[in-house]
Amino acid sequence: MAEYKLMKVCGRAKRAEFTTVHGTVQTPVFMNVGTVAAIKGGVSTEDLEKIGTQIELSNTYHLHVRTGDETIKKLGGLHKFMSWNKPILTDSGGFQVFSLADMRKIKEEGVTFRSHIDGHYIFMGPEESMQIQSNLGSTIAMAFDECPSSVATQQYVKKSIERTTRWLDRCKKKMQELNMREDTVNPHQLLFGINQGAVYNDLRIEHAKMITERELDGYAVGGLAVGETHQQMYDVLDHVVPYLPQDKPTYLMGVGTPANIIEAVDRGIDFFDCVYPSRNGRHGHVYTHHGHLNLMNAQYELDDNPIEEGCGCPVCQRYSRAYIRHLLKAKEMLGLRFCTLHNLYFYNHLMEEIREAIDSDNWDSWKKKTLDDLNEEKQ
Ligand code: PRF
Ligand code: ZN
Repeated sequence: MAEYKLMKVCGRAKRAEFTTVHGTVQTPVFMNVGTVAAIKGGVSTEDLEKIGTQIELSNTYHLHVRTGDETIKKLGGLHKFMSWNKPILTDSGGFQVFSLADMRKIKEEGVTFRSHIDGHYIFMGPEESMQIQSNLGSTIAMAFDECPSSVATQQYVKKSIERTTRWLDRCKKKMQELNMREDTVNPHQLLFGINQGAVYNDLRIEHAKMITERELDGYAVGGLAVGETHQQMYDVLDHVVPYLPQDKPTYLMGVGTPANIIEAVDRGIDFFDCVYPSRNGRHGHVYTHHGHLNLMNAQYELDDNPIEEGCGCPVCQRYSRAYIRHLLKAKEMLGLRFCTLHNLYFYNHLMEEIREAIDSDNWDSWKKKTLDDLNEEKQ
């Protein structure tokens, strides 16, 4: 039901086309984060279409605790609910539980935690996560995993990846069952496995081999961008990506800055998601090809230029830095919306530039020049 067509390879960088029941995605791709079936900053699905978004990401945990996946199922599933007919990927909830909810307790069966909305106790294990994602009817469901802390001991992480592998088997079994049900929202729901292992390369590789044996629809690298340095993250990717199938999608979860994305594409990753463009937009931080600006700064008070000269986003066609700065200073919603829209366009467009560079055999020189221009702080 899904087809991954590898069209070009430059070193390890992949250029592919991923076809699902909800349409085709050109990779490398950035998934816009709509945690609660809404892109923060007042961005609508219509806006997403205008800025070239190919695929949206939502979260199992958030939709389960507010409004509820059963309600969304009754309303025809997430696509219909938010009026978005392109692919949607749902994260499994594991990571959000570890980072948001409190009083968690991890056992073989799953995790008990308290809702960050009203504090009530919730249990989520592989079966519950798959049931919720099935109710939402997303295109791609993520396996339920544990994301150990970046400073967890090797002994702990070994036990954790073994449990995450057992959870993966339970996810696969449950999804097969759910996809067969008559009333299922999306009977062709796909399952991606998640590689863990913190910064221990031998555990990463051991786990990559285990999940690859399970023959999934795609493979994510989780547990990165959780406190380790950029260099450590690149080092893990250098070691682990060669053990994931090249002819399947590879997804680096929750990463990252434009430079992080370029470095990860260079190491064989082709799906990304990150809250930076929307979160930074809400603080008046905007991206350009020459680094980012803080529009709250006084130097933009009389600046009649668009955020970035030559940017094709709807905001840069029409409004100046000075006007957006004024909106932000006046705490007008529109200021946040404009910054978020520009940033999301910037990320989606960056992916387009990446695809063009690989298509035209220009990857290495494009990469070097773009990284130099972006001028991001090195860690
Ligand atoms: N696991 C899951 N979701 C995630 C992560 C993970 O490790 C990360 C880590 N950067 C972001 N989102 N399920
Ligand atoms: Zn713009």
